[in-house]
Amino acid sequence: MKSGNIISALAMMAMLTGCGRCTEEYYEKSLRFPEGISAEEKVEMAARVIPTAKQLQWQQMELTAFLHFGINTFTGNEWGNGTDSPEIFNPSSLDCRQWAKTLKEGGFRMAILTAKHHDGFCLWQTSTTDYSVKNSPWMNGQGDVVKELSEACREYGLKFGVYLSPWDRNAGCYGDSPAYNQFFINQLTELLTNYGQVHEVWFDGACAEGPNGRRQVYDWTAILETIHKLQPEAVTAIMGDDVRWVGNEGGRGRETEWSATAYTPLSLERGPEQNSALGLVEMSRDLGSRELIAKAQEVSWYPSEVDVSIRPGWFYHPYQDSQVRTLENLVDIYYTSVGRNSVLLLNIPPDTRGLIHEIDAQRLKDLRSYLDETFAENLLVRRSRLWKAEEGDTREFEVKDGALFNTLLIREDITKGQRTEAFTLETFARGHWTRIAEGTTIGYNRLLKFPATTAEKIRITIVSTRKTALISEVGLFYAPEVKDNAYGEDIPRYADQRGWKSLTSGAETAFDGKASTAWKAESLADLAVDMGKLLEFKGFVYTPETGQDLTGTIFRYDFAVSQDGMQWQTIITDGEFSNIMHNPVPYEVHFEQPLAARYFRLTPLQEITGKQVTSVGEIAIIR
Ligand code: FUL
Repeated sequence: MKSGNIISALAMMAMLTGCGRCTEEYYEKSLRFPEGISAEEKVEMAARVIPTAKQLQWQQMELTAFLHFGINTFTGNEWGNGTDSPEIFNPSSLDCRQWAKTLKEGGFRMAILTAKHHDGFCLWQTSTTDYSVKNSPWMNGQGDVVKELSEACREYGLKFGVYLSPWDRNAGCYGDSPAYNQFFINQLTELLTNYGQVHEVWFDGACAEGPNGRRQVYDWTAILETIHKLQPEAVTAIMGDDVRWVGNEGGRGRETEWSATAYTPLSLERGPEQNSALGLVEMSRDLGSRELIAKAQEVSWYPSEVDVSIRPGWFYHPYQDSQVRTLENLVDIYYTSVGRNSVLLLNIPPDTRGLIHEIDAQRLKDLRSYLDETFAENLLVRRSRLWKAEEGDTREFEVKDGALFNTLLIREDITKGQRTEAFTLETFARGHWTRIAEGTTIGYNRLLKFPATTAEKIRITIVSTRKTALISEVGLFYAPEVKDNAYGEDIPRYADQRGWKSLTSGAETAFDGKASTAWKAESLADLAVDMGKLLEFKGFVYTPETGQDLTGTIFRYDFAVSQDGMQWQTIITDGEFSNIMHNPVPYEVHFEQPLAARYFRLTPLQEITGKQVTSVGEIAIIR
């Protein structure tokens, strides 16, 4: 079967397979509903939307790695603005083989490198711009990170992918749409011709206006065609049309995660309109229910990828060495990503030496050993065989004698689509059945975790399905208690907030040590604080309110200090908490040099969605 390009994706590719007396039609990648069919017919057809061969291979990787590396590694920023000098890019002992080896040993199947992030700095020898490694001191301008990593990946048997940011804050032609599209395609062409096989091309969705407020209109059709032509095996992600962004950067797939979704890729011309007609955005909770499909014109096989960083930031910052995710947290993420019908794309940002930091490397090792230990032994007596389950069908599985278990693994044969809508798990012990867990969607892989128990047998019931459910695998495992290794001392680096007074009325909750109790204002309002005495400090940290509602979170700001509360000196003008909308973690801002003051003031200039409101979960001072 040939995978659909963006035009032929519209055409339903029918595949005929034998199923006894009948023949069944499948729709590869995309299905456009014929006019006038009923909601039930639509749902039944949606259950026959299947992945392309490369989407299937992508899904089977399960664990993939992101490597955010570039000019930001050396500035401490999360987003560069395109003006940092290439002179500062100078890793002291870059070794992509160390990255590849660490990832391979961690069980990762692919590494995706930020060949260019939003700052526009290119990690390869490009002829499209001077803003690249060519003008850095690293290897006297002769180095090429893309080359080194692609070769290291081949050596270690890893797949290789590239992140090429469409948004470019350096390119002079950004916003001059035809010119930038050509520039971007030229960059893509270099990456896809000079470095061997590329398996995933990752286009981030972040973008803003170019110089003089010009808005870039991307030619996605031409961009995706370039990839199909140069690297037909590569999947295209996020702004691409093979792999969907899960909708958060926190490592959480949905409990109900449909790969066959009513959400249409934005890179397809009809995508934005179809999605807005259904009220869908990438973050929507429901992307595939029956109700949604009944209203949709089209269903796409557009599976979810969970991208999340092992550190609070996407780029390496030394002060986050003590904030590398714990093993417990990573295991949780594994369950809510790979265990929720998604591929995990875990970011491990190389440091200023150009190495994966020892703490991160150790954490990956710990995760690997933990997962190996957990999934080493299936505690069912017999290996499961393909189970064709109608709605309401049950199947019993015998459990090994005395085995303690707390994890169910269940999979559908997605080569025939995603079908199951609800299932339950019961255990049989001491003569009766007890329901211990339940789930909604299954898809490629579903893990359910529950309190450890023993039983003679288990019973699975397919409570609801869109069509005969094809359960390809059932497994029962025991995930041991997580023992976290100590991971660096978190020395208190923030100034004591006792004795602070707010000059802004009622804003004490902004420095009560709890990000869950935010100070909120119904305008873009200053937050001014009297710290009670003169303090020397190196920077500050802004934490958005924890929780679902990010309204009021500051995106752009000024920061000023004062000795007497009257005369103010602005230290940062038009600063940016770059990626805070999608990654609402504490943002540390480090001054060029330490300063002494008694008062400070944070002035919001722009809220994340442009509203005239302010919210501060917490503000603290870095000593
Ligand atoms: C985001 C970007 O803005 C971040 O910097 C990061 O690259 C992440 C993976 O995607 O939207």
